Amino acid sequence: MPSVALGYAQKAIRSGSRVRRVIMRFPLEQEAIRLRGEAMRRGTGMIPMTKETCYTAFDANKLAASPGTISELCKLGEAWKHLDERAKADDKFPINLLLAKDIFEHRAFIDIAMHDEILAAVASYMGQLPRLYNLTLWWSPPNETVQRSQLYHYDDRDSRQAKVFINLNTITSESGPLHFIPADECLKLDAKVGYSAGRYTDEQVYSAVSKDKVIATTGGPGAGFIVDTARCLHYGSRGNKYDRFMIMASYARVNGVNPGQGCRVLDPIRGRLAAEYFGNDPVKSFVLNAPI
Ligand SMILES: O=C(O)CCC(=O)C(=O)O
Repeated sequence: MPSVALGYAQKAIRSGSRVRRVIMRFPLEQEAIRLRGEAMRRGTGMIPMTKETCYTAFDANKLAASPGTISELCKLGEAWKHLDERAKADDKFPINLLLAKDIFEHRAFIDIAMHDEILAAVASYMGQLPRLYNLTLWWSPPNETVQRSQLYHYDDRDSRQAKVFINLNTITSESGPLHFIPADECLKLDAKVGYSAGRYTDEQVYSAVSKDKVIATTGGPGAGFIVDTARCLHYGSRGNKYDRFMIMASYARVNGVNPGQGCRVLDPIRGRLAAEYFGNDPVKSFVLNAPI
C-alpha cells in the first residue's frame, strides 16, 4: 500500500544509492558524460526528448534502413509466436520472442536500438551517454488478466530511464497498447497517494490524476515513443483482443540504482556486436559494453 511519507523516503534512499554508485565509479560516470557530446553531435535533434516532457513520439519508419524494415520485423514476430522455444521463454506479458542469435541474422533490431538519432535523444535527456540494458521483440497475445506489468507501475532501475517502444503492427485500443501518464501528472500522484516501486490499482491512480491525461501508444507500424518509465506511470498488454508486436529497447545511466538481472538477448553477444557491427566505435561500444 503506497504512502506519501514512505514514498518520499524511498525516493531519498534511491537518490542516495545512486550518489554512492557515482562516487564509487566516478571515472565511468565521467566517461558517460564526456561521450554525451559526441552522441549528440551525431544526431540532428529530430527526436526532442527533454527533462520537461519525459516522453516523446517519433516515426521509426524514418530511421529504418529501408521502407519495408518495420513490416519485415513484424512478420518475424508473427512467425516466431508459433515456436515454443520463443513463445514460452517468458512466463509473463509481454513475451520477448527475440533470441541472441537473431541479432546477427536480422541486423535491423540492433541498428534501430543503436541508431544515432535515438542515442542522441536519449543521451541528451539523460545528461550522459546511457547503457542499452535490454532489447526485445515483444508479443502481447489476447488475454484477460490484469497483473504485474498490466497494472500501473514505475520502473525502478533508476530515477531516470528511457525506454523506446516501436509498434510493429497497427496497435489500436484493442491491442493492449502501452498506456502512460506524463511525469508532471505523476508528481501529483506521488504527493497524494505516494511513490511506490510496487503496483498501483487504477482507483489509486485516478484518485490523483485525471483519466484524460493518460496517453495510449496506439498507431500504425513504426509509430515510436520514448518514455521515461521511471517517472511516467505505465501499464500495457491489458485487455488485448488482438496480438500486439513491438520492439522495446531500454536505456539507463551506467550508475543506476538497480542494475537489474541482465538481458538474455544482448549479454552473450555485447562484445562481438561492438566489434563486428560497430568497429569498436567509442560511443556504441560504451552503450553496449559499459560495465554494470
Ligand atoms: O507494454 C507493456 O505490456 C508493459 C510495458 C512495461 O510495463 C514496461 O516496459 O515496464
